[in-house]
Amino acid sequence: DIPTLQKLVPLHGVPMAIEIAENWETVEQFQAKSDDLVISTYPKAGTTWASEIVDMIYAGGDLEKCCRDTIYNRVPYLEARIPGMPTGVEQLAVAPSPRLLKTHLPIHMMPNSFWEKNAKVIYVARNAKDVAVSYFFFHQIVKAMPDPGPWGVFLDNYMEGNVSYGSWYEHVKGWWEKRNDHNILYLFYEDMKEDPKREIRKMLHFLEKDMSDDIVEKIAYHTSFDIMKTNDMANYKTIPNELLDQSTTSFMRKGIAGDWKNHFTVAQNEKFDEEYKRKMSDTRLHFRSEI
Ligand code: PPS
Repeated sequence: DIPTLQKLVPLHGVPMAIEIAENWETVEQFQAKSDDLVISTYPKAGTTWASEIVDMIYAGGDLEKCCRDTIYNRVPYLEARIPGMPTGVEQLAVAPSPRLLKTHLPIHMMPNSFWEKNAKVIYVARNAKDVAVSYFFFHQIVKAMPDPGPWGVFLDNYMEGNVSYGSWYEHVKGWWEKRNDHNILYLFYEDMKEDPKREIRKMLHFLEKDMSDDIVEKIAYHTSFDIMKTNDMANYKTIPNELLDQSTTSFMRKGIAGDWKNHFTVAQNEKFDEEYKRKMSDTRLHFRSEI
C-alpha cells in the first residue's frame, strides 16, 4: 500500500486538491471567449515557459510590457484557489481581452465554453520521468502540499496517478487524442529545448501572427531558462515564503531535459519503463526521450 500524499478528492475520476474541488462549479461554468488563449499542461511540463513566450508574443516582443506584472497575474491559472488571493476565475473576470490563461486540467474536465467558442489551446507535454522529478521537488516547496515523502514513495504515487491532477499518462494521451477535434497546438518541452525559435514560430503560425527574425530571437532569449530565472516577473520569487519556500530548491530549478537520470535508480527505471510501455501501448503519441 502506498501512503497517500495529500488531501486529494476525486473529481470526475481525477484526484484533485480539495480547495479546487470545493470551487469546481465556478470553474465548470467559466465563460470562455473566442479570443482566449489557453496554455494547458500536466503540472511541471513547461507552463511558465510557454506562458512567458505567449505573453511576449502578445506584447510584440516588448520586454517592458511583459514586466508590467508577475507571470501568475499576466496568465491567470484558471482553476486556482489559493487562500487570501483572488481565484483564477475571479482574476479572469476582470482581465482585458484577449486573455491568456493557464490550466492543468485533463481535457475531459475543461469547461465546455472553451470548445463552444473554439478558443485556442497550446498544450505542452514533457517526458514522464522529468515531470516526476520536477513534481517531486515542487511538492517540497509548495507549503500547501504535504511532504511527498522519500523520492521512491513519491514516484510510486506518481506512477499510480495518485497525485494532484492524476495520471500523467491519461493527461498527455487525453489531450493528444482530441488535438484535431479542437483548436489545439500540441507541443513538446524537449522540442522547445532543442530549438526554441522553431517552436516559437509554430506558436506564431498557430496564432496567425507574423514576426521578424529579430523579434523571435529576442523572445527566445528572454524566455530562456537562465534569463527567466533572474526575471522576478517570471520566476515566482514574488510569492511569499509562507506559500512557496524556495530556500532549498527554486521554482526555476534546472530547466533541462534528462534530469531524471540523476534521480532514478536502475531498479526504479526498469519498473517505470515496464509500466510506461504498458500504459502507452494504446497510443501513437511518442516522446523523443522516452526510455
Ligand atoms: S507549474 O507549477 O506546473 O506551472 O510548473 P511549470 O511551469 O509547468 O514547470 C516548471 C518546470 O519548467 C521549468 N522551466 C523552464 N525550463 C526551460 N526553460 C524555461 N524558460 C523554463 N521555465 C521554467 C522549471 O525549471 C521546472 O522544471 P525543473 O525540471 O523542475 O527545473
